Amino acid sequence: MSTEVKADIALIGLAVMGQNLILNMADHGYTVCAYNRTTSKVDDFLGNEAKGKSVVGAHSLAEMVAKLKKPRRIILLVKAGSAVDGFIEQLVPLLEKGDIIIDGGNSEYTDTQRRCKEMREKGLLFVGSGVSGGEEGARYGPSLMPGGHAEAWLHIKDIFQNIAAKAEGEPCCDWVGDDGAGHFVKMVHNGIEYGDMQLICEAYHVMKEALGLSPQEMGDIFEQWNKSELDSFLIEITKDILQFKDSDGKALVEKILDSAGQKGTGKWTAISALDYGVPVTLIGESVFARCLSSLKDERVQASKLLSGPPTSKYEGDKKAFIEDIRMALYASKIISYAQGFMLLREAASKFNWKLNYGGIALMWRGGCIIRSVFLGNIKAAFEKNASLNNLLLDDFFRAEIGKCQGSWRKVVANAVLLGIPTPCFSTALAFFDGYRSAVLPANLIQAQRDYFGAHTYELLEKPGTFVHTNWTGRGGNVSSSSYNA
Ligand code: 2AM
Repeated sequence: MSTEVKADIALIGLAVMGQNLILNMADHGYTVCAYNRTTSKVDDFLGNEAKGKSVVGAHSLAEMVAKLKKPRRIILLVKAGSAVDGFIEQLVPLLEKGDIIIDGGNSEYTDTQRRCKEMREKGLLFVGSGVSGGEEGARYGPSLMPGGHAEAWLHIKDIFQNIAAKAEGEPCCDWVGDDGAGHFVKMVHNGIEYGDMQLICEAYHVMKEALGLSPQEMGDIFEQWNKSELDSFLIEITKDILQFKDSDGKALVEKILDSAGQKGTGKWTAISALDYGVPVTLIGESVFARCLSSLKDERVQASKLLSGPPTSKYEGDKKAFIEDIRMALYASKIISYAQGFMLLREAASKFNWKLNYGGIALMWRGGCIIRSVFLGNIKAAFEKNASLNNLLLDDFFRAEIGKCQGSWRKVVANAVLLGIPTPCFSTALAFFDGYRSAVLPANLIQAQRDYFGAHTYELLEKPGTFVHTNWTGRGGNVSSSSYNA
């Protein structure tokens, strides 16, 4: 490339995601400068996948920076953690005020908050962007969730929105909010993904155990479900997986070890939920379900010693029960998203982010792993009422839950009676019943706390006034504010 033709943007990190994102940008008319720590990958990429495309390479960061238009835009797509900090450190002395570093990796939002602060002090702009959709998404349209220094948005908006997936004609990418908001939203996306996957697994488990259905039969059912309210990427791939035959003609899925791995973003969501005191129970259960699944050897041992109910077979109308399972899945999914948005709302209030909840639903509507028609309904709910407190209070979702409720209870009750674990269906229902309760038994907890630790309680009739009772007649009347038993 002659020195006067400058690249629109640079991308560091030529693993598959990075390469695909570059090709996607090139397809949309941008000239991209590619760089990688192991520079031989730059040459490989230029000589193969990027051949004939508007992609140039650099063999040093200084060369890369020199090839960029100003303000310089540099996307990092490298391993989260120290690799990101390492590149930032090397880039800072090479950049000028107003240049933009974009971290598109799976960084923890707290790291993004810290980097935003550090870059602000150096006069550089920093963006932490969630990127979802896997390799295919990166190549042909990911969901992009950028947050950080808002001044940067003006300079990256066109590129980001052009390369993003489109849903209902709109890009699945918009400015999320200040500092770590983009990565926080991505984290919650991943948590919701854990929940959605576990819910599908529970439907599969109940159909397999209680109804004795074959993978092929279940695949056909998921195919039908994908034409309903559940229409989504994850239901679609589940159909494909269940219908997939190994070379011996048997369903491959049944040969796969039932022990799930995880990279941690579901766990981070659950940890944030605990940190901020938001009952995101379904994602929490989905993380624990993976943990339990991974205790394979222990479970095999226990299965020989611990018995459940006499039968795990459902005796009623199979066809009707399949529809009940679909409804249970749908209702639980509504709860999961309601909980996810509760967490977003709490984080927004804690960090002073102005989140656009409808916009977030739209960003997840296409391109990413949790993409679904259902997210269109969520977007509509927040468009109708931007300050909607909880998704469950929206008219549409209230009616949907109402429609599903009987089936949902029937599935959970039967799963319990038949000894089939449905942690996420069950926790969703427990949450629903708790959320719709004007009175919960926490009065007794308060009494217990006051009994053993003199923590005081409030009376229903006098909220705001803290009293202590000498429950035993022994001990004193002094209350405690620091004793944490
Ligand atoms: P590499 O090809 O030189 O290993 C995904 O692993 C991407 O992150 C790759 O582009 C990889 O570069 C990069 N990466 C991983 N760890 C890194 C580190 N510590 N420093 C720089 N780049 C790293």
